[in-house]
Amino acid sequence: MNEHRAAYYELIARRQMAPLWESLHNLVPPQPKPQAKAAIWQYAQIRDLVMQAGAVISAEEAVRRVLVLENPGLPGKSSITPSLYAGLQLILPGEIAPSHRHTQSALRFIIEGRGAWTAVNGERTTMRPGDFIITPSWTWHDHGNPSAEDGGEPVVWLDGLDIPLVASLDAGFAESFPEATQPVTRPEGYSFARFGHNMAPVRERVSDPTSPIFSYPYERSREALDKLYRHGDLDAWDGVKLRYVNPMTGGWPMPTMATFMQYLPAGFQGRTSRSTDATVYCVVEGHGTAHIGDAEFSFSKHDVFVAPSWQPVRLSALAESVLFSYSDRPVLAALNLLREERI
Ligand code: 1HN
Repeated sequence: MNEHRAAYYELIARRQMAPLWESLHNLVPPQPKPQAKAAIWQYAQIRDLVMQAGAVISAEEAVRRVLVLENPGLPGKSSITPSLYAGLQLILPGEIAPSHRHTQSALRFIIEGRGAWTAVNGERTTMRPGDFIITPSWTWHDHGNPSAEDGGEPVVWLDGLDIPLVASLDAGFAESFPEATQPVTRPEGYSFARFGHNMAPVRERVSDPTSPIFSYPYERSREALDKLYRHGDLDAWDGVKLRYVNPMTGGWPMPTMATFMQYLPAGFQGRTSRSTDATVYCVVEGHGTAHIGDAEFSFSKHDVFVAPSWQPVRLSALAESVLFSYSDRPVLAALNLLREERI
């Protein structure tokens, strides 16, 4: 850079100004240039480390005992994509993760272990592998696990939150509940009885952008995918792919995160697609290969992998596979920024 310019840049910097012409091409790229990278966390390589966290700190002291899955392209940002957070949470038999609430929305996708429960708005639900559970913005939530004698096992789940999005908007609020657990005011299954059977309470009005169902059991999703596959509903890009819905609106379960489950038959070789929503995948069953941009990952049961915005994605399955995924699609769609291409 010539001296005259450099001196000028220093002068304007002192007045909190900067020359747009130096950064214009980066600010308005011809197409998305994600800083986030395609990445995979292979469960077989990290499971031990997740379990070791149980000896490093108690759930009580940690408040949430979670290993954050940090995108290698976004170091230090506690983010798996620019808008989304992912982490693996461990709760041991006899532990409680104390009640709190925050404006960030959360989802849980149960990976392994039985017995633990989570409570949302006065109702507890048992967590089972493959279940998708939501903790909507500003709802009290606590998690617990019965003692080993009462059938509690170490339970691990994937947490998905919109933390980076909320941070970028400076809209984060949080508070603790005065006690470790919130009072249970409704029996398990109450919300599902009201909204989970293609029926709804007759005088219920839609006032909330958030689903009144907070647990979506794996059994039901798996059965649906199986039936559709056997009927021949196989898409060349997605296999058999369903999205989770808010039964009151038909929209997404929460305003900031979309969630999906898809089935890929053994031998499936998907075609390539890309979209501006960045997606986090969690393998529920099976194994196969994910091509994301220039990266090629072998995925197996319980692995987590991420596809950044606009990177071409191609999925193949060596064995019958099921993938759960979540993305920031509702945000992009609401802002008219969702673009998709099937290649
Ligand atoms: C949170 O509340 C949970 O409730 C998990 O289990 C992970 C990460 C950041 C902020 C809040 C939970 C979280 C979190």
